[in-house]
Amino acid sequence: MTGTALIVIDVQNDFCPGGALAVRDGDAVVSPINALSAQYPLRVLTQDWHPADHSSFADNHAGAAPFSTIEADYGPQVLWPAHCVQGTPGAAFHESLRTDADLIIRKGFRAAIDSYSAFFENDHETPTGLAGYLRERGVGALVLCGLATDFCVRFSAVDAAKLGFEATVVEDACRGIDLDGSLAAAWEEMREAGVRRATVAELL
Ligand code: VGL
Ligand code: ZN
Repeated sequence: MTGTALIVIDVQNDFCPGGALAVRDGDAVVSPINALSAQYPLRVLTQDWHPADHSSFADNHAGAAPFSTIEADYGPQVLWPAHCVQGTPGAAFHESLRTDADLIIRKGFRAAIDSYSAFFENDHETPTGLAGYLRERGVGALVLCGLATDFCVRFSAVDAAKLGFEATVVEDACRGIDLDGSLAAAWEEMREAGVRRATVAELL
């Protein structure tokens, strides 16, 4: 499968049961992702990697409730419980995740801006460099999985399609947060962007 890369989004302790921003059944993605991992010669992991004073944390906005939305200078921003703080156990990959990747890309490390997508920060214009890396490695197609379906997987998949990659999201190797209908909206937006949807069984 030369030319295809597996992109594993944010399979970190804080997004798994018991974590600070736990996604229901988040750890259920680990086994299917490990199984998929063997199929792809090029693997990229992303890691949400925030400083403690990150502007996406509700605690850093006086009186703000977690899961409320504010208008940041770059657009709407959900305020989250503090999560994936650099160097903490919550920011570490799930202990059973295969981490023998070609590239681990960290995102969300600037206090003033969040980064859901593996390709751009939430201003939708500051690149992470991943597109250039993949193109230089001869990759034209991406298979995306991980956490959370409706935030970081969604933004990454939509950006991938916009950037001209053939993007496929593996529905049963993802789990969503589902905030006010965000999961259904995510699948709809991905479909409109031309993102394909597959199951693990179809890809193994
Ligand atoms: C994510 C919310 C905040 C994700 C990251 O990985 O989907 N969601 N930070
Ligand atoms: Zn985050």
